[in-house]
Amino acid sequence: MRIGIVCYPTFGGSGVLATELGKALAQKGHHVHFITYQQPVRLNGFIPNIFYHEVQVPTYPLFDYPPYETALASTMVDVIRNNHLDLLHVHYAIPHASAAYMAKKILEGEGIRIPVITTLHGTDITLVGRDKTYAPVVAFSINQSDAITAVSHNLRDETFNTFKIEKPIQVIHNFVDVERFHRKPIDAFRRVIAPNGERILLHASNFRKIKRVQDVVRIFHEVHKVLPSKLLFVGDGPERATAEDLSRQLNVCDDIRFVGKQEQMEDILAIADLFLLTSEYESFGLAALEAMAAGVPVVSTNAGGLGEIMIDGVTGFMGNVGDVVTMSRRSIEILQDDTRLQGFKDAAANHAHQFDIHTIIPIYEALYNEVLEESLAKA
Ligand code: GMT
Repeated sequence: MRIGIVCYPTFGGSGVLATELGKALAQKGHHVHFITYQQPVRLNGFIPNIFYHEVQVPTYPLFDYPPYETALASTMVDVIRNNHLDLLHVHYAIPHASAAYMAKKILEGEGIRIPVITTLHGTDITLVGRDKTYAPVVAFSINQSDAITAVSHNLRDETFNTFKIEKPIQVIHNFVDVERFHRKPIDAFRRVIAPNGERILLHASNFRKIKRVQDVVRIFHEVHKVLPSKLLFVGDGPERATAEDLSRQLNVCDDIRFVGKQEQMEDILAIADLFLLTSEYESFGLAALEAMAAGVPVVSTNAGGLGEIMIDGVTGFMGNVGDVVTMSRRSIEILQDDTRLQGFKDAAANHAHQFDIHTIIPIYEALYNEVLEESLAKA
């Protein structure tokens, strides 16, 4: 099959998921064409069957806002037409679903049918999408998609509650390559971060408000009072400075390291003992799943779809949003005893198998076949 994938190329979960999906499909023999404004971060090295098309957005003095969506739709048309794509799979509705609709309509005029699948990832519905600046276009373009998927039951329900959606939404959970994340820790790396065998706590995100990174610092502060420990912050974003300020105020800054955006998450996760995810909302929480696959238990909020990937009390613990006291107590409970910690690590790693890439990819392939058949039947 020749598949076009449109996504954000950044470290965000939707881009990571879309890139891993494309790579896995290519490995199975499909031809995958990525259409993005930058090389996706996880698309490194030469991979046979993968093609990359960069969206160029020419500037012009008239444009205070260069029309990215128009450039994207035109690039879609060009790539679909010249590479005879069978279908287009867009990740994150804004603005990918509406650009896909535009491309589809243009190609229809040339007698080319291109079914569109839209995968909803979270904030495209729950935060940005529902804003009235975008909502009518988001709702329209989702409804125009030939198939809609959501990464969790929670997100599917949120979508139905937010918009008048006239089609079924299939839930296809996000996935992880369990084998890839099952790594031995690099001892030298662990010693650099925790020279005296301290416990290592980890948080990775885009440091947006929704992640509540201050809660991560507060939890670490409590853990640090009773257990020798270090905290690693991976990623970057608007709330990083606030987290740094708070770590200085609470006098834990010497035991916290901000390592910025990192590509080798497997190696970082391999040295971690606990992953913290304190978000106000997560449609799914791919970062938590990757942690579990690496055998790292998770203490998180119980927001959104997190309850669909975690088993409270087994793979880690969940607390209410903002309940730093409970999440701190639970973190200490996991970390204070070696045997107990190992139990949580094993349980997290075992549970991640349910979301293994080899289980989820065939579900996407089945959907592609179904959508293609329907499209051919309509022709
Ligand atoms: O977490 C973010 O803000 C990034 C965002 C994205 O679109 O890249 O992540 C969303 O999609 C991920 C992949 O499906 C999910 O694992 C995240 O839970 C979801 N984020 C939110 O819902 C806030």
